[in-house]
Amino acid sequence: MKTSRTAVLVKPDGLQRGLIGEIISRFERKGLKLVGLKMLRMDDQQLDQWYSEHREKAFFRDLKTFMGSMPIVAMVWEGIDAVPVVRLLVGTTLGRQAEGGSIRGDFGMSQQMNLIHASSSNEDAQREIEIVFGKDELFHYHGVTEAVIYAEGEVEPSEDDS
Ligand code: FUP
Repeated sequence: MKTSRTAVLVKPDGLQRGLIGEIISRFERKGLKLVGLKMLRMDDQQLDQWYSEHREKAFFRDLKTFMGSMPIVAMVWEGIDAVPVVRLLVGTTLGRQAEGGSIRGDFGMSQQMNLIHASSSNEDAQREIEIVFGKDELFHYHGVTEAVIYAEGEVEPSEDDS
C-alpha cells in the first residue's frame, strides 16, 4: 500500500498546556513519520482558507479569533492511512465525550479548546498542507524503523525516499 500524508495543528491551548512534546511523542510511537514541522502564527487569510467549510457557522468568528490569538505548531505526518490513523489518535471533537486514550479524551474538556486539529480527508490534508507549508519545508526520507513497523512488502517504496 502507498503511504499518505495528513496535517496536524497543535492549537493555542495545546501550546499553553505544554502538550507539544506529548502529542509529537504519541504520533512517533504509533509509527507515523514526521515529514514537516513548524511554529507559526496563522494570519487572517490562512485562517479563512483553513476553516472555509465553517465560514457560515455561528462559531466561525470566535474560532478564528482563538486560532489567530497565539502561535500554533503545525506538522505533517506520513504513513499508510495517515488521515484516519491520526483522527483515531486525536479523538472526537468535544473533549468531554472523546474516548479515553485519545489526545482529546485524555487532555481535553472543551469543544473549541480541543487542543489539536487533524485533517478529515486526503483532499483536506493536501489543501491544508499547502496553506502552511512550502514544498521545500516538506521532506522525503527513508525511515529506518519502517522494517519493524510494517511487514515486508506492506509499504510501496516511494521514488522520493532517499
Ligand atoms: P474536528 O474535525 O474534530 O476538528 O471538528 P470540526 O471540523 O467539526 O470543527 C472544527 C473546529 O471548530 C473544532 F476544532 C472546534 C470548533 N468548533 C467550535 O468552536 N464550536 C462548535 O460548535 C463546533 C466546532
